[in-house]
Amino acid sequence: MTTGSLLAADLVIALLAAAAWLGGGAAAAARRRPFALGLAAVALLATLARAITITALARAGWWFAAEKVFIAAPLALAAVGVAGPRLLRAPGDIRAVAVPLLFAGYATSSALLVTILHGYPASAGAGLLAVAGVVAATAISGRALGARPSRTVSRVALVVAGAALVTGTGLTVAPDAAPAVPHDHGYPAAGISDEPTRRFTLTAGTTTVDAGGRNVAAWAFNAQVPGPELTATVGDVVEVTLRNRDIGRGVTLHWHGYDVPNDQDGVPGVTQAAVRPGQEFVYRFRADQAGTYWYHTHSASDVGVRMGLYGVLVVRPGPVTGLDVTVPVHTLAGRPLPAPRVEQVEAGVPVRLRLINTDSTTHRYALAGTAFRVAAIDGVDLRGPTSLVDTAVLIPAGGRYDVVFDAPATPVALFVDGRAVYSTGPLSTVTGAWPVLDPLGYGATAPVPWPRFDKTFTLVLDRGLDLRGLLPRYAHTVNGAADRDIPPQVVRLGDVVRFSIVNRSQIVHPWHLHGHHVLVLARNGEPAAGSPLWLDSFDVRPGEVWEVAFRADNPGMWANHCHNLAHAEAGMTLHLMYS
Ligand SMILES: [Cu+2]
Repeated sequence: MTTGSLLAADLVIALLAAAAWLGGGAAAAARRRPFALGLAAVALLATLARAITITALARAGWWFAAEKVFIAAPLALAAVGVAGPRLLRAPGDIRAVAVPLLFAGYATSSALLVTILHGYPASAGAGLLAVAGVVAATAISGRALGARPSRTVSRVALVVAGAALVTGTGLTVAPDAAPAVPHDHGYPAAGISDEPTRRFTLTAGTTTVDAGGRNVAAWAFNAQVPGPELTATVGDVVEVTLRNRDIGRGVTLHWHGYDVPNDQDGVPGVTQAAVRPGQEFVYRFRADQAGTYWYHTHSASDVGVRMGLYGVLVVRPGPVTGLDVTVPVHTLAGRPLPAPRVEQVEAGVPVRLRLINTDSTTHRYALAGTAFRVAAIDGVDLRGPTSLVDTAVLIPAGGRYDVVFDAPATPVALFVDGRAVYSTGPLSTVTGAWPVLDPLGYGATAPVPWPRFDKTFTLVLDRGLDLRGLLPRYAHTVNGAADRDIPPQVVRLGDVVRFSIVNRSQIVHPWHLHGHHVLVLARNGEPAAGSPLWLDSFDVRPGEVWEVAFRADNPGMWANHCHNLAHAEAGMTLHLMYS
């Protein structure tokens, strides 16, 4: 069983236990004896079963189990300890066990709420608030059901609830003083001259475009989705003038995966101010990294990219040989892009398909009709890629795979989630059952280039209630905090930085560090065993633990965030900062 399914199973069992205790209590209060006893038995079994799931999660990694061990387990023990013996005495009047059963229900529910609302890390504040809630709810239920506890029991309950509430609230809202991320400072222009310059102008505006035969409203660069394909050759200077015609939320250009100098990175409020309607901004950087990249707005990025403010950036090492095709996959207004394309290719011609996922979720790509190699991932060539056949690849949000093959005499087709997007002739194949390539075991290994690490960080991804802003929100969190409350990772120029990313939530988080490619060291404790993988976008699935490292060689303030852009905007964004 994977840690992801364990997390899900534990959640379901916890829900079942809480519901069964509460249901049993309600049935007992209503003098429905068989019903009450049946539900209590289910609750007891489910509560005991959690001993197994919590132990297994703790073994998979402390991050997955901390609050369950510290808060849920003691509350579950209290639940069983209070309700169990009273049930075993098999009372003549079933109503006499209503309050103990309800107590067990409140104990298990409040522990569940700690997991769902507070998440990681476990805190004494959350535990005390849970205890206060349990005691208060039990006292109210006792009164309502006419149970007459002794005066001492009532007083103790009152004191415990009050103390837990006050201490818990104090501990929960105490600020942990995250170092401030400077915003909106001056932005020096990059000084580059004398090189051959590739000049482009991108004008952002609202428009209507054709998406799969239907006209849909879009935000677009130069009135097309995707925007114009920007190409350069190593040695060029790329100069892009960005104009905003009428995008009220503002526009910037972020060069996804392309490690530009910090002031060209296009993150509003961090590296530049958003370009407002009527304004413009000029980006300049050297084309010194060959590979497949893309650009997109980073202002209101979730809606902006979804509506179409993106395009392809390809830097080639020299003149094109053979056929070189970009396939940016996107979902615009619910319609998949691009439209299927058929192209005649002579046998023997070398073909490179540059697969780009510009959506916020993973896509599955399958190339049928030929053997192929994955030549590069995220713009970086792989070492010793071997030939693959009838194998699918999963590309995370923001990720790119270059696949290469020599055109056979027979048709070849590329399917994305089962839909043909590119082909050299008619070919119908069912690719859904194909195995999926694991890039961590593909290609030829090489030793990790660093003998030691100067800094280590751990990012635990979760969900939690964020009460810091004006409106409470159910945020996507990193180490229990959301965006501006997440302390930045502070490094020095030249540091070799290692960080672990732990996903204890129920959804995939495609991780994306700006300005640097990270080398994958291990996943779930298993060292990477294929070609060195230098990634800028990688899926951290529920229950997974990724260990990656990079050299801090590009000074500035860099966004480090989930590239499911809705998650990024709902809290899952922090910064890498050079001291
Ligand atoms: Cu995410």
